[in-house]
Amino acid sequence: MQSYQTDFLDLALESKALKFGTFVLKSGRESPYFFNLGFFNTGKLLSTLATSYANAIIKSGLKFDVLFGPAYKGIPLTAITVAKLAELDPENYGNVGYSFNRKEKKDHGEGGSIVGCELSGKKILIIDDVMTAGTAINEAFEIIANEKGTVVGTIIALDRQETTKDSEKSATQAVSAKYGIPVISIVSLTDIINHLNDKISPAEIEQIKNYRNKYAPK
Ligand code: OMP
Repeated sequence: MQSYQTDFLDLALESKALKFGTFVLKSGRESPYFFNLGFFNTGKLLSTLATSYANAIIKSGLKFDVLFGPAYKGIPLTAITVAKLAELDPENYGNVGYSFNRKEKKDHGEGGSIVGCELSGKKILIIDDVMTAGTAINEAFEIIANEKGTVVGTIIALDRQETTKDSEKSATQAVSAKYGIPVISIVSLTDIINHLNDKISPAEIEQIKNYRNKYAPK
């Protein structure tokens, strides 16, 4: 694992963004762990988060014009990450734009539902927090298609690596296959298990492993 991944996981534990217990997911599934990116809520945590996202993007080598963050959670993510990309790799990423959608369309002033860079004719990378079933990401694809942009990839913090209800693939594999694009993540469930093995209780690790075995993609 790279240091941007272990730093991210250590802070996720410390900030309680990563919790263990019993949680009902958006999909209705009961999970022994939950990751809430909203707990990265101080300058220090956001700076580390931005570094982790930016390093994962740089490592992928993916080239794009605009980083798009779907409202609401994607909004700060795109802002902090474009700034960090420009700082870490100004030559390749210094001119990447940022953009997000409004949940409600504005009908006065400049109007429209997109804030930041225009998406039309641009190569877009979508940034989001977690992918479980891919519902949130699919909505972002629709918004970008309506704006005549082209999605070239997505980046998320955590790939939960679990099958969706109607597929034997994980959501990230399904999205990648459906749109023919890479799905990059800072960490995956496998990374959580490997890195936190000696940092959380054996019972918690056992529950997560059982959960992974139950919903692992084929
Ligand atoms: P999908 O839209 O089904 O891919 O689920 C992703 C969303 O679920 C995230 O944007 C969160 O709102 C929520 N979520 C988490 O934030 N963390 C988790 O560990 C699990 C979920 C979830 O409900 O699946």
